[in-house]
Amino acid sequence: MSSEKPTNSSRRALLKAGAVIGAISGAGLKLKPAGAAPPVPVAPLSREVKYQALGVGRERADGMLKIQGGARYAIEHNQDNMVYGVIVQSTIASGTISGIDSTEASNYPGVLAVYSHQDNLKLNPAKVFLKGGAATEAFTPIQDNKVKFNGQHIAIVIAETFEQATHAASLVRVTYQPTEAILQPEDTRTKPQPIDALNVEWGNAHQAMDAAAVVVRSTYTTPRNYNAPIEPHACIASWKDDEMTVWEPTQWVGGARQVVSEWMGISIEKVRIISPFTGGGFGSKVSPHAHVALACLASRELGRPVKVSLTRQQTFSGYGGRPRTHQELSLGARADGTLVSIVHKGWNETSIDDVHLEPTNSVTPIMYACDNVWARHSIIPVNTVNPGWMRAPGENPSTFALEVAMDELAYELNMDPLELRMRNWADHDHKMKKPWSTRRLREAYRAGAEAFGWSARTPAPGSMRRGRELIGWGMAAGTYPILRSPAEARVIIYRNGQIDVESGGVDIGTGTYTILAQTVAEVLGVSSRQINVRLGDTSLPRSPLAGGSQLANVLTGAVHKTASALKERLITLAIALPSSPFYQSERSAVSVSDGQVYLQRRPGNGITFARLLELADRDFVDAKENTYKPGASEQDRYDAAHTFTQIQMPDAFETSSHSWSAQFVEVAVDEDFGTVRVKRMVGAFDSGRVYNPRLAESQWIGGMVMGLGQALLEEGMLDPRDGRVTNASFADYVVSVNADVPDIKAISVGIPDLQASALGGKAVGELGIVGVAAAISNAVFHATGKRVRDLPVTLDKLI
Ligand code: MCN
Ligand code: MOS
Repeated sequence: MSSEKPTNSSRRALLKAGAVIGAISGAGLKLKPAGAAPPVPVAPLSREVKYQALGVGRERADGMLKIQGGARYAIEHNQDNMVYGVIVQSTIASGTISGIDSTEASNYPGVLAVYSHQDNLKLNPAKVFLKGGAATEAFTPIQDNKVKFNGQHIAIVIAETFEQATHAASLVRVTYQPTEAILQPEDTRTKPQPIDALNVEWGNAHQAMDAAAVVVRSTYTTPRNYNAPIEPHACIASWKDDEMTVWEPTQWVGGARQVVSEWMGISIEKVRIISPFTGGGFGSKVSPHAHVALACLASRELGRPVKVSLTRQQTFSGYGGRPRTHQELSLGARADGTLVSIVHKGWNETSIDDVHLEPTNSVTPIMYACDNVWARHSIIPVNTVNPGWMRAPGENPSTFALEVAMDELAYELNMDPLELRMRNWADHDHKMKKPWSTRRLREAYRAGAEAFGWSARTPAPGSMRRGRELIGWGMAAGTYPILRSPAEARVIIYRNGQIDVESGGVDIGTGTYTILAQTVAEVLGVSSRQINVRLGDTSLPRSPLAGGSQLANVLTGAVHKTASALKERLITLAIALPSSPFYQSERSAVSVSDGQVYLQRRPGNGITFARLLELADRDFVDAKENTYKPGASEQDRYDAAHTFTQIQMPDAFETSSHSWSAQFVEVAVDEDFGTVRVKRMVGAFDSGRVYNPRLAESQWIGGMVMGLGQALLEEGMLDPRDGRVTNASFADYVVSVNADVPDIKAISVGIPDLQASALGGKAVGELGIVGVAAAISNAVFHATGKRVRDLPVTLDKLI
């Protein structure tokens, strides 16, 4: 990525001042109250601020490129001789294709080919992640005449222009022999499959429930949700000299490379994935989907680059969103609020012959202390596109049920919901029977409650009206686990002084470019604005996925190690080079900072990195490092970058590491119309050490906004006659927009957790959404006395 113009100096000065004050108050120094003017602190600029290094909320490194159109997304990499593919989707949910008549389409001007199952173009199914691969679904398009869901890709039309391909696609005539589809998990013909690996059980939960003084028992449901990234799914595939290059917006170039090589039956070295920018994915771009397979097939057949962009409508069945979930949850407690039993049974829908898991019982066993817990999860296959990951898969619905149930219990007990949560504080991980690494959830409760003004809440439903509006205050807790994977990195200093960082990891809008520059700045003592970061290409050092909110911790760790190795290399060069002023100096006497190598006792006499390279007559000096475990085989290294098998969950460590949060929400409900508006949101987050407060805040807020959409607006709908998604557009599948976004505040309460990650950070990306829907539903109960357990909370459920 090219370096951007410096921001104007006044703005920078302000930023610096802000960061200094932040650092002072963070260090616990008391600023004098107003009155006599306090002495102005003339603290020297901290190292972080000076170099805009980790810990400083500097602006996004790729911000200018994005604003000015310099950031080129996948399908903006137009190729010479490129053609366009438009996909034809099935219009039934189950059955067989009895005929495809593509005569008219083929004869249309500009059309080069219409490919369907009749052409016998072979694609191998890619290995799915649950079996140690990288794919989200085993489904491969146009391999046979079977239709398993409405909106399945059944043909692709290739033409010289996009318009020609679009029109020709409408001319393809398909006839079907439909069979009866199973569309909804409630259908009595479904065959639920218990997932025993997700069973949780200790104590005797059923017995303890029977004996409990107070019991709340309810059913909670969440509908199909869609990821809805601003950049729709679209790619360019180019087959040339027996090699496949794909410009694909992805969360993981290594996974995409693996999947494409499996589909095409070619060795991995023959596949290159390029993904410098991704316009959001929220889980849907972890692995490539069926349209990418079609683009690759067509390019190989025609020997020309092929661009395939799904229309927004097609994205609603081109990959799955969050599946429907259903949870029966019972909480048993003593009269003083102590939980004595949790019994939890849930399911999620999956496609008819692929497995997708949305574990509804992931949070229930760990959030609170409880001696008796029983939890089960099943999947129910239906005729749908295979569902996929969407921000906090599992934790999201699990927390919705648990945190609404806790609110119900609080009302049963006549107790403040916050107090009930404190009463059931889990001082260790009861599931793993391990201590937490850090758990600043109490701090999150306190900071969130204080910023929100929770103590002014009157508990009775309907007791806080404002004119015609019923005001409700609700809260919920949230969590997300720390995932860990190894990665590689390279840092290079060139003779002209340029410093580059290279990683195959991606920035999907999160801030990877920025925090990796800040990591090198911390180590080498150079402004992060002078460091170029190159990401998102399988030709760069290998990286795991931007998923499971792991990438920031994974890559800052790898880059820090690499930059430190490079620093040592610079010192070695400086003391070994006869022409260097530090020739034969004591190693410990030489330091690196301010873009210079210098003797600690004579800091003014340093030489720049560029000068050192010139003296050494070298074009560059670099370091390549990795964070593989000692003795990792080449297979392990390969797997870490191309499969899910090397990801470590909290249970692999001596302490259990999770991020934690507390969400507080104010809603206003119109008494007559039942319309719900969120007025204020406060989230307090324990994500450990925060690498860039501004970016982390933007992530947390982004999650809260997405949670608001989930709570009040988002619900995928199917036509009961044919299984078509009836609201497959942004006009009908409504996500939250600026007008829905209230006064939102995100507070960090984390402290560095060196057991969770190399540099002390914990997860950020998915944490912000967890618990939001529960807090909103709880606030609506407080406002109206109506308990909504089925998302979204729409007005029909309130009047
Ligand atoms: N960060 C930080 N301090 C930390 C950890 C993270 O300042 N201790 C900040 C950094 O700016 C970092 C960002 O938070 O770039 C996200 O870091 P992390 O939590 O490690 O998440 P990933 O980089 O692995 O990104 C994936 C994550 C997931 S899994 C989903 S889903 C999601 C999310 O990020 N999808 C997103 N946030 C998204 N944001 C955007 N804009 N688009 C998506 O598709
Ligand atoms: Mo995030 S749903 O783990 O990509």
